[in-house]
Amino acid sequence: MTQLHTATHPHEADAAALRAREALLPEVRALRVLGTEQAAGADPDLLLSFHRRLVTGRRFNEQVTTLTRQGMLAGYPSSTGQEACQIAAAQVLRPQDWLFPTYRDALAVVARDIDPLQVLGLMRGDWHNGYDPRETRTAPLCTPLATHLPHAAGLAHAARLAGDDVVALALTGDGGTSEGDFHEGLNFAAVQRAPVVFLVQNNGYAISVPLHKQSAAPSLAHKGVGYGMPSTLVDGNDVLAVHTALGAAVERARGGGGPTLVEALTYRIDAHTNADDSTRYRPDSEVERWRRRDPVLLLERELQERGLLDEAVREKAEAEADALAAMLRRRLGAPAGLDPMDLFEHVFAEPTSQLLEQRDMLSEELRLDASQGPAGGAHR
Ligand SMILES: Cc1ncc(C[n+]2csc(CCOP(=O)(O)OP(=O)(O)O)c2C)c(N)n1
Repeated sequence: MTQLHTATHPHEADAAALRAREALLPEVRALRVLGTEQAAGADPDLLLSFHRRLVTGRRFNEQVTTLTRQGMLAGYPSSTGQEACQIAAAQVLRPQDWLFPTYRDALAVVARDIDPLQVLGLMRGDWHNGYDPRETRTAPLCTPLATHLPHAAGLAHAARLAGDDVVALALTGDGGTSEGDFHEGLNFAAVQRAPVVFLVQNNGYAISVPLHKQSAAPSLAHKGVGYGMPSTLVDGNDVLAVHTALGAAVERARGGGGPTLVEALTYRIDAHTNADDSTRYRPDSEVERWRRRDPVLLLERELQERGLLDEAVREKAEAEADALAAMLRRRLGAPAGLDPMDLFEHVFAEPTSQLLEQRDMLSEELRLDASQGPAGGAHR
């Protein structure tokens, strides 16, 4: 007799499989720790170090944005409003672990103690990545959306095969989750149980496209279920919540438990980049609403309640931020010493005719600029 018409598929009768399926569903509410009883158990030194890092991180974004407006960088995608994700991401990794950032994550890389000038090298117009990825265990800031996710999964899988104690943490935006590479990276990681953590910073917009036009999923964390990967939904402005969720995911990966998807609900207060006008697609009232849930504010409230925030703490954080800003002004204000023509080197082994044409155009512009002296450029 054929088994084709049995009422239940053999796997459905398996209670363990049913439980595993249920366990994959993310919590409906985003994890919050600040302002809850769970926060009371947090180490005061950890909270104070988060505070210093958030305040200096905020200043980093502000100072680099200003210097970009002054022409010192080609462009800067600020992470103001998202500093809690950036700081927590840098903090959960050990030196041997790898970080795979996007263009929005310069601050996470700087928080890994990599020289800011090297981190901003690409955005200054240098043809190559400023820092050494192998030495720093940090992949280049990735501009194509999600192409670094399969890289992160592959690196983590390879490290495990080699027996190395390495976890990879890959960052992406909400827009990045619509890319094919997101699927390939997560699918591969889950099947191979690779020690990798995917952090989606859901800041509501992919440039001007709001999330509801980007995805019909109940949450981006739900996307992990389809890959067989546990997922966590977390308040991305609550630095302790992001740290808790990422810490658990990293430890799980390190212990052989495989990958995790973490969705952090956050908001970018600044425009997509300094070249974008966000008033064309989002109301000021929305920005104001999120300012009231500012990551620095949420942490300061907690510190205040625990009697940990006094003038000395504020002054110390401000002094550190001032020193960082002064260093950025001094070093980014100095000539970069870059040859714009280098941009055409190392693109293809044999340059295409279009590339040669563009190279000649730029060369001619530079020649005209030089011939017109310091006030040149009027031909534009
Ligand atoms: C493969 C690819 N397609 C399109 C783009 C153009 N692009 C640059 S940023 C962006 C939106 C990204 O939004 P999101 O992933 O949410 O990140 P956010 O900038 O908000 O941090 C797009 C479509 C790109 N960089 N790469």
